[in-house]
Amino acid sequence: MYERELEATAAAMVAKGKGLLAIDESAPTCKKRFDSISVESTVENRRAYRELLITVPGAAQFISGMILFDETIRQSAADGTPFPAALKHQGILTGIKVDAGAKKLAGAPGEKVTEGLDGLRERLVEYRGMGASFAKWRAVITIGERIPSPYCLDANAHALARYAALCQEAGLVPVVEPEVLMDGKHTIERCFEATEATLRCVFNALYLQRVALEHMVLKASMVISGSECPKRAGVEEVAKQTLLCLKRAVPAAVPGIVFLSGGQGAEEATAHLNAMNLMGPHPWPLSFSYGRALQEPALKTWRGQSANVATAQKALYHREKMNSAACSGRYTVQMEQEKVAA
Ligand code: 5MM
Repeated sequence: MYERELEATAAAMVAKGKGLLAIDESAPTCKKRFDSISVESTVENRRAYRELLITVPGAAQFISGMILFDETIRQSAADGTPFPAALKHQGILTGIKVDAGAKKLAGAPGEKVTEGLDGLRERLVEYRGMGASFAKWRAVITIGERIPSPYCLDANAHALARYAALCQEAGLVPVVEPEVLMDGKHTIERCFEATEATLRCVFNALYLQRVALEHMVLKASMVISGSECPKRAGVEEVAKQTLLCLKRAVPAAVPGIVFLSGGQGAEEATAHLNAMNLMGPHPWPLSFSYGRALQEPALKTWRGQSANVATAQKALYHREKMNSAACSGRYTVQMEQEKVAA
């Protein structure tokens, strides 16, 4: 019923030189981010911060869509414009996180399964009515001794596929996000194995549940060494291994792949995306859907002060521009100097 619209939305999300900005932190994650700048996580502070992120002048050159949290999609800018309308006015699509978070998986110590399927059909209809064009669901896969287990991969893939099928039924493009966490001492080889197993399981579940691959976007984690691995792989190796893994496990019918940053530094995440695009052409556009790697400099500049909003917006604009350049392999470290001039 919504085929044409889904196709157009997915294409717009991964249009040349554009990516997604993830600002869908749940209240506990937002509190963690605000704690790092000693700002209280109140409803109004969260609204003011999101307004800063949503209203960066000129962002639409680099950003195709923003992923909001339930609280945010119901909030408005200080002038009373609802956030989805403020995005639409700039030509940016509204996305919405619809999962209810990763919870302990029964019978699988150390592993999690993402919840949120109950009542999802009705919630999707409501979000579409509020102006959302796409949705996001994140599964969390941990690498550890003897994990991820096939049971955990299956449970998460099943939930991701059920979510994706419901989204397409409701006319929303599903962003399917199976995040293999960077936390731990594991090597890049272990990350490769876990990521390949995860993606194969997810695409099998999507097939079984009749999800149209042409009408979804994959949000992937990179194949990267664990954050505490004593010998971490360099930029070229991360790019090479990530591409090899994706080519093995992701069908070419998928209209685009956007990466999460997963705790990488802001410039590191840009460099990885750039290196991958330099190694093209690839079966899919490769772009970004970063949360922390886009927001971090702006968050640190803002510090809860309205006097810092304009400078914080410049910092975000700069990261958006750098990642847009990385979508076509045009990013260089020298370009980081532009921020000094901005
Ligand atoms: C922005 O953070 C998102 C929400 O996380 P919680 O549900 O844990 O609060 C998160 O899903 C995010 O969209 C992705 O992990 C990508 O963000 P990063 O920071 O990894 O690029």
